[in-house]
Amino acid sequence: MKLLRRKEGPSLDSRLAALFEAASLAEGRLAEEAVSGARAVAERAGARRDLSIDHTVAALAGATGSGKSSLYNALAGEDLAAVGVVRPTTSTAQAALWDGEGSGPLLDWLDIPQRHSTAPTPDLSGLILLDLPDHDSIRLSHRLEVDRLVGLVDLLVWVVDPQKYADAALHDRYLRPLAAHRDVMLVVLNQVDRLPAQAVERCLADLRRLLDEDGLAGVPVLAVSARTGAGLGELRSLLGDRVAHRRSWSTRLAADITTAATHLGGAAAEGGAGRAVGMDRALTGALYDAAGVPLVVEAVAKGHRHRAVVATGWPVTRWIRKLRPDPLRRLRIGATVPAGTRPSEPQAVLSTKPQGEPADEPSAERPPSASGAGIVGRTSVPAASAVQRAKVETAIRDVGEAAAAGLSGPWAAAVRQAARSRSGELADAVDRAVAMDSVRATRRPRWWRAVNVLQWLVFAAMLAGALWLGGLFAMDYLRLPQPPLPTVGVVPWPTVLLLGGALAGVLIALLSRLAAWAGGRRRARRTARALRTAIGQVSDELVLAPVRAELDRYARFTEAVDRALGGT
Ligand SMILES: Nc1nc2c(ncn2[C@@H]2O[C@H](COP(=O)(O)OP(=O)(O)OP(=O)(O)O)[C@@H](O)[C@H]2O)c(=O)[nH]1
Ligand SMILES: [Mg+2]
Repeated sequence: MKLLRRKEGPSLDSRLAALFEAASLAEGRLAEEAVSGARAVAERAGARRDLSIDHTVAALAGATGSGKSSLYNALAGEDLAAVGVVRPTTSTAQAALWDGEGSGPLLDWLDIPQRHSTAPTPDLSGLILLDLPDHDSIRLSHRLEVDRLVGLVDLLVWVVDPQKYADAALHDRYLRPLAAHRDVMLVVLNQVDRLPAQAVERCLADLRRLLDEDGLAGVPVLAVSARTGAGLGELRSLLGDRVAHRRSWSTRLAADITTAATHLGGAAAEGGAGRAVGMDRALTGALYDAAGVPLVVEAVAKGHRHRAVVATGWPVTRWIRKLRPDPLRRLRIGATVPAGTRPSEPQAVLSTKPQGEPADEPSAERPPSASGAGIVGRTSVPAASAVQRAKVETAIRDVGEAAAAGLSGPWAAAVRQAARSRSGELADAVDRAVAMDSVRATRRPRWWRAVNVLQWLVFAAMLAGALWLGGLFAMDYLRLPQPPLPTVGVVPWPTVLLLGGALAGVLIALLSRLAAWAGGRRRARRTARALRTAIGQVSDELVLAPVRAELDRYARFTEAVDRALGGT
């Protein structure tokens, strides 16, 4: 017996564990009834597995008057159950035990207080036979008792009679839904003594056909008579076989797990699982526009030119440029954050994960901002327009829809909800990303300083020339003797300095402006790329990651369902 248990144990145990896992993964995603149903099956299976596996519980079930109690008495060899003419007769289940030692807890679990020990017969040793009330009873308590025990016993013996074997109540309510349990089922056509011999064959063939239609092909069908004892030997030996193998309990539990897992799996998917591929680009694009990135990129180019002119322009005129505002600073980019340093606060916010939670789980700690998908925050980039906000919302919805495709209603809703779950944080996060990643565009190139020094040298030369000429002019005015004047060719040095300095200053300013124009465009392109990447990361973290987490949960669920169904 221990050997059998070891053989059955692991696979049944792992299937049970998988069913539990599938049920908890489906929690809140699938209909409560499917989830709690699976849990109940798993709990019931766990309970049965821990009770006597040396006993096989077989129940005689069927319509009133089919002869359950008569068969029960015939098998037990004594009149244990009342057989009546008033219908229904049996109102509570009772048990006949063949070597019932150790079966107490099992019968307690089945909640059957009425137990009889039969005279021991080796062929049925270990059998616990239950006589059930009628399943089609006018009494609700009978039906409930039958349903309860049909859900618990190891082996089901359906007793039908020639009049009522085709009853819809039996086939629709019990046999068809129990198709997965065909290996723990027998069907007995009782009262065959009331039929002529050739009618028995016809009746059996018809019953067989109905069972096949119920999905119960292969279920043994026996013709018996509780009154004459015909066919009882065959029934005994069939029961004896099942009892001797002591496998019905695990076969029944396996069938229960299969049914529950199939039900759970069916409730979850209508087709293949969804995927959130290809939707991220549209979302990033929508966020890119809503965050005002094109505006920022333009300001990066203009700001660069502006600062280049202030730093390298002709000293005589550059102050005019200083009076105009820096286009980037007007957006408060690079104004609050010193160039070259990454602001620590936004970075912390972007990467903070609540402790103990996986990185991709939505955070419960951060309250969603009230701004929705609107772009407001620490920069002064104008807030997103209604159209831009709508585009972001549509893109988020598209991500959810694409990911939810193929999933059933409730789980699809969970995926769509996951896409939206952190959208309230998008506005701030995107704005921080913009503030952070465009700061680099405000760094001053080294050549500006060199050119600036050069500009001042040239300016000094021009000034020297001017002063020199001014001195000469004053001496001439005061009629003082002129000192000798050095010349370059025919042009006197002070003139060379004044004009050359002015010309060189203007020329350097123009060349720098040209370089700054090219540099500005380059920076704008680089900033656009960096911002697209940064916004992509934000949308990945706040929209795609929660969706992935939900899809991953779904994948783990289907994998658990597969394992519960017996796959590996
Ligand atoms: N001719 C004939 N009559 C039978 C046979 N089995 C049972 N009966 C009769 O059918 C009637 C009903 O039998 P029961 O054994 O009480 O039927 P039951 O299925 O237990 O009925 P409930 O307890 O009401 O659900 C009784 O009058 C039996 O004598 C049989 O094989 N042949
Ligand atoms: Mg009865």
